[in-house]
Amino acid sequence: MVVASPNPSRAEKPEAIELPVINLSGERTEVASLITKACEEYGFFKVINHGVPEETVAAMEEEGVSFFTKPDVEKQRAGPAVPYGYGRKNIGFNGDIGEVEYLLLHTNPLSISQSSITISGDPQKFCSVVNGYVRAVRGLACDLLDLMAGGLRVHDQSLFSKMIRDVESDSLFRLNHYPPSSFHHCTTGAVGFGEHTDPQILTILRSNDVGGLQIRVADAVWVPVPPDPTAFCVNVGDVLQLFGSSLNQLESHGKLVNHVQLIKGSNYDIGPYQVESTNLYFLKAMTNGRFMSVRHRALTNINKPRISMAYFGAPPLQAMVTTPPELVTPHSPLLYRPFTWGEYKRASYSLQLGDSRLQLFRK
Ligand code: GA4
Repeated sequence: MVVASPNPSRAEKPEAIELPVINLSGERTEVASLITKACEEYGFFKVINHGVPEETVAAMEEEGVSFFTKPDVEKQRAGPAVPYGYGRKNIGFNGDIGEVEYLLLHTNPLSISQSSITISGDPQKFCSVVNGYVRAVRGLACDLLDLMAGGLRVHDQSLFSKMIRDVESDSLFRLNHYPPSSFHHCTTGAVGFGEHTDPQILTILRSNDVGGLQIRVADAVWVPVPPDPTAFCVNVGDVLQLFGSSLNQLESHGKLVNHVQLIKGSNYDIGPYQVESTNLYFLKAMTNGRFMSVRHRALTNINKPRISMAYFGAPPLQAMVTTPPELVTPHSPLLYRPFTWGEYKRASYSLQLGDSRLQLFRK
C-alpha cells in the first residue's frame, strides 16, 4: 500500500485503476443502475457510445492546442483566469500552484462570445467550436443526470439536469495544458493540478492519449487512471455528494423516500431557517444511494504534453441546496444549513485547492 503524498515521486508505482465503463447504447434501466452503482462505489466512471461526435471533440482539441502554442504575450491577451481567462501555474486565489496553463471560461454563450475576441485570431470560429463542444457535453451531462435520477428511482427524472440546462446555470469549461515536466528531475511527473474535489454537480472530462489523472481511493492511495481518448471520464461533484449526505442521515433514521421534486420561484421554511429567494430551487432528494465526490489530481507526463478539457455542470448561483422541511425532525436534523450554490462557490474559492469545504456548512 502506498500512502498519499504531495511528492509524487515518493509513491511506489500503484496499480492503475480500471474505472467502470458504461456503454450508453445499452438498455436504459440497466445503464441507469450501472451508473448509480459507479457513483456510489467510485464517484468516477467512463462512458462510451456517448453520442458526442468525434469531430466536435477533435475541433475543440485543435483550438486548444493552437491556443497553447501561441507566444505568451498573445495568450495573456485572454485576460487573467480570475474570473475567466488565461492562467499559468497559479490556481485559484490562495496561492495554489501547479505545472499547468489553462483557459477557464463560463459556458454562458454571451460570455463565450466575448472571451473569443481576445482568445483567438478567428473569434467566430473559436466561439462556434466552444459552443458546439459545450452544447454536446452538456447534452451528455443531462443524459447522465437523468439516468442517475432514474437509477435512484427519482420521480422527476429531469430534476438534476434542469439545473444545468437553466439559462442561468453557472457551468464552466476549462482547457488545461500540462507541458512535459518531471518532479525534481525524477522519473515521475510533477503535480500539474493538485489534490481536490470538484465543487459542482458533475464533471465531464476528456483528455488526449497522455496519462496523468489520478484518483485517491479510500485508503489514501493515489491510483492512475489510464488515458482513453475514445471515452469521457465522468465524476461526481460536491453538490451531488451533498444530496447523498443528507440522504444517509435520513436513511439511518429509517426514512427512505424515493422521490425528488424541484420547485422554482417559491419561499420555504426549512427547520429554523426561512429561505427567501425569487429564483429558488428547492431540492427534495431522498434515496438510499450515496454518491461520492472523490479527490483527484493531475500529474504531468515527463515526455509528452497532456491536454484535457473539462465541463463542470453547476446550478444557477441562486439555486438552493438543502434537505426538504418535512423531513427535518428532532430525529433527523439538518446535517447542513441550507445554502445556495453561489455561497458554496464563494466558500470554495476562499479556501485552498485541497481544503474540505463541506464542513463549513455543517450545522
Ligand atoms: C476545481 C474544479 C474547477 O477546475 C474549478 C477550480 C477552481 C480554479 O481553478 O479556479 C478552484 C478549484 C476548482 C476548487 C477550489 C477553488 C476553486 C481553485 C480553488 C482553489 C474551476 C472550480 O470550480 O473549482
